[in-house]
Amino acid sequence: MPILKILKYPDPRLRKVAEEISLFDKSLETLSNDMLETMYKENGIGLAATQVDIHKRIVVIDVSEDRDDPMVFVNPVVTILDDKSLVPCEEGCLSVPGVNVEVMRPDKVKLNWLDIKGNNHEMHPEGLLTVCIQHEIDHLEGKLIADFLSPLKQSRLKKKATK
Ligand code: GNR
Ligand code: NI
Repeated sequence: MPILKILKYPDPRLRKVAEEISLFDKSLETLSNDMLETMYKENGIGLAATQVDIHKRIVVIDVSEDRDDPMVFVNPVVTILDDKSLVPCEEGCLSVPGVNVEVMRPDKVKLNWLDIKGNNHEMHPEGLLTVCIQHEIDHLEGKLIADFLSPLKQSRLKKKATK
């Protein structure tokens, strides 16, 4: 199965807003498998379709220690349950190589999504999954961890990335 090419900052295609998925066919399953394979090869804990230049609302995640718990989320939606409960995390991104950015994100959230067959699911994620799913949904909205840096650090990063 093919490894997909990951877009790198500051590629403008990373800024596209992804579209909701309504067709649950074989090609969606193929895409999720290719995304998982790409994520494992690049040693990431998550990957959004936007990062592989497919502008549909699907993400894959594996936050397990043994990298044996692949998860696929179609049309994921996070609802913040307590906007005062924020946790910091040093986030990295396969599309923004070479930087780690401390991001504060809500820690008490509800997650709704569809599986690859189109069935609805809901959970209250914990730990790294809470951070990662928000990082991936940011990708689907065209947002990157670079956006959390100060303007000065953003311009330095852009210069470095376009050299
Ligand atoms: O591999 C990744 N590690 C990571 C670490 C902290 C917070 C988020 C992430 S996601 C990232 C892979 C990636 O770029 N997903 O979009
Ligand atoms: Ni990322």
